[in-house]
Amino acid sequence: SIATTHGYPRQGRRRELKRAIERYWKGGVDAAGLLETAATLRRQRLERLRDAGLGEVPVGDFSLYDHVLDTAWMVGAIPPRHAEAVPDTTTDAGRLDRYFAMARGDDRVQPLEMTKWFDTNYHYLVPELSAGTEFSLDPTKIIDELAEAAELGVAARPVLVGPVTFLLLAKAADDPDFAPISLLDKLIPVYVELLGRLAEAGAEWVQLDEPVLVTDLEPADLARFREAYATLAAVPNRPKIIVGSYFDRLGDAAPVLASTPVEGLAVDLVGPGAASLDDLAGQPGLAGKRLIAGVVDGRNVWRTDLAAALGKLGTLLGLVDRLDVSSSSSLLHVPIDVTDEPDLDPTVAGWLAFADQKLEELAILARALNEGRDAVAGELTVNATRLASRATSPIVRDQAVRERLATVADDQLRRRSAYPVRAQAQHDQLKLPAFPTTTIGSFPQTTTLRQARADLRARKIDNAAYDRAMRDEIAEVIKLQTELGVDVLVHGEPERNDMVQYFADQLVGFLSTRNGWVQSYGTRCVRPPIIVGDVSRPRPMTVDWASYAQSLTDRPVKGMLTGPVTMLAWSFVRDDQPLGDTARQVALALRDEVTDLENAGIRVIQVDEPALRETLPLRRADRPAYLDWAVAAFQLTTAGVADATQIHTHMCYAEFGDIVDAIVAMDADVISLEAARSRMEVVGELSDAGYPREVGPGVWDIHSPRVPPVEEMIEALRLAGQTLPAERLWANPDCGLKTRGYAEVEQSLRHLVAAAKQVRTELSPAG
Ligand code: THG
Ligand code: ZN
Repeated sequence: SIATTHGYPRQGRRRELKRAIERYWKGGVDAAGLLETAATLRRQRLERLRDAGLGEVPVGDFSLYDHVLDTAWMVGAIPPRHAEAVPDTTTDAGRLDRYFAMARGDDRVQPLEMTKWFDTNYHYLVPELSAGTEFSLDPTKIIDELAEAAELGVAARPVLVGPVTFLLLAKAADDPDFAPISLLDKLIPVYVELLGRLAEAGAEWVQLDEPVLVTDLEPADLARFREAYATLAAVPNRPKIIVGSYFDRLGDAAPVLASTPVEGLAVDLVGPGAASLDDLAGQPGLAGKRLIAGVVDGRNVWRTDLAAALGKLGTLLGLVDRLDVSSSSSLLHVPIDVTDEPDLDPTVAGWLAFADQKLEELAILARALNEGRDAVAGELTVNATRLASRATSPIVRDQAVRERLATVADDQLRRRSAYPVRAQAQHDQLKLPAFPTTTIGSFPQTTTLRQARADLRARKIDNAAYDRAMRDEIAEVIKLQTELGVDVLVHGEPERNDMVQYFADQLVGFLSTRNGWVQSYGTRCVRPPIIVGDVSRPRPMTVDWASYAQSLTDRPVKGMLTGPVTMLAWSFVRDDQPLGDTARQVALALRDEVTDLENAGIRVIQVDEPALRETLPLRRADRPAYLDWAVAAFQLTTAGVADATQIHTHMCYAEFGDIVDAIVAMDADVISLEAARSRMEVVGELSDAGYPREVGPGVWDIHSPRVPPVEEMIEALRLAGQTLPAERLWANPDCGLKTRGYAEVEQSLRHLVAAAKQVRTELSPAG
């Protein structure tokens, strides 16, 4: 048995890759310089993987932006607009230019769309295909990376996105009725050719990742999978094939996978994937195969229970021809090294495993399989001690939180009155016009603000000076909105770096890291907080800022909170209790914040849940249970307020098909969402679903610096007014303004207010 993994973080220990790429974009380094930095980073990570004791190292998982984009490039799926915009790819600079044009667009051309990689926080670029797409192989990247490994004497296994997953994740370029999977017969020959090239290059094995196998595939797609791999398996002179899957249980795909004539499978055996053990046991066809068993969690940060992992491996030993150990998925989803965290309590650090610690665990497990448990007795004892320390630590358990949670009653999840009663009370209190104008919460984060935060961290300024800088900014933001005539104001969130981090820093039970960066998309990274113990709120978190803002104006100022589901979705969560329990603890802490805001005179409170949709379980059967606790957590957060206090929520996506009922059940008074880019389609969807409350469809796309003309916003509001009654519509942008500049924001807000005024006069010409 050997230890291996499906992938390792790409950015480098100090995000060297991110910095090199961003420098390249700014013209600070040329193509040769960027490629050299990337090659150096690849060499370092190969050495690290080798030195950690992996018997086989993945190659191809490295990327300058995204591995799905790399796959599109490899199979020649270049959209015509990118080929036209960058016609010359005979040089490194030309190739990089086209690659980054596809990734992020430029002044000539729109990029590919970006979306979530399954239920992780990583975003991939969505390949665009049409009936006319002609594939052609460019294997340069993977062949080069194989050669780099060979040069270092490292046994390497190419890990690539498989053809079925590639097509099922792609979108139709133009004709909405076109199904990219219908291109499978055209794509398979490219993979056939690829297999030949990999064999020539000396690859003994190749892993083709098909994570779509853990989603509820249509029987027709499972049949396509079977046929595609039968064709690939029939290729003479090819590397042995491993089909990789991860993120959930195999279910129906298990018999298909076990009977596919490939030489190996890689399977996720942690979390919901653990059920794959049963799905696979007893499948004929397994006996002759190599199994790469994912027993170390690739997407969370806790130390593995090594004894339990050995138990799982033990049940598999007799079932397969060869058993290797791996992380459940690529380690891309976790930070690099927990020993690189000087601020962490050493006890807690001992409970955590980032990528490098997971490599150590894999090596220990492989040794145990090869030499017997006794050979790693010392390591197993250390591991057991760490787990026991965590299980019994007072850091993890807070009796007061548990007792309070136990007393939560159902009526705490329900507002005092039904919506119509609340709507009247809110109307009487807030006295808002039709189409009230508001923003989503954040205003531009200026360099002055970022500097103030950096200076505070470096102790160049004290808390009082920082406080003054924030208050000055809040006063400016209130003044601007007042001058422009916005109806419901915000304080602008100058004090927040990140909408999750800000609260995590103030809640007991959450930890932050210093270097725990995880790639979110391209060069953009986040440092997800770690929920380590029971969650509580020692003191109010936002009340001072909100009430200061409210003291400056007679108009209502919105209180701004991040909701419990999003707090979990963008953190590393506990694995020692159900997610729903953790969500309720966060919800109780936020509920207190809501109460305090209300008591401080804040009459409108927004609880954002942009991540509600994205954490939806991959398997449909698991969705109702998720939505139950997710909705309950939102209700527990918000339902304690008086009828006249208006609860808003915000979501960043326009696709609600699967969750409309849940959104209704959340019972917020107002929901704002993305609509500008989809021509208000979402308003129709909500209306079709009988959405009974107020809606703020974004009438201005904040993802671009463009200032929409007044006419365009008027048009959008009129369009929305055709499907929802005007008295239930708001006028607002798509999302927060923190990534925009003040020049555009001021103009756009001016237009927004003018548009709302115009539409109001059309409503009641007499008034
Ligand atoms: N906060 C958190 N998680 C998130 C988002 C968020 N996950 C999903 C989505 N939003 C991801 N979007 C982004 C957008 C911008 C950046 C990262 C993720 C970004 N990061 C800076 C960078 O990489 O340079 C670093 C930011 C920092 O210094 O903290 O720009 O909004 N938690
Ligand atoms: Zn948003």
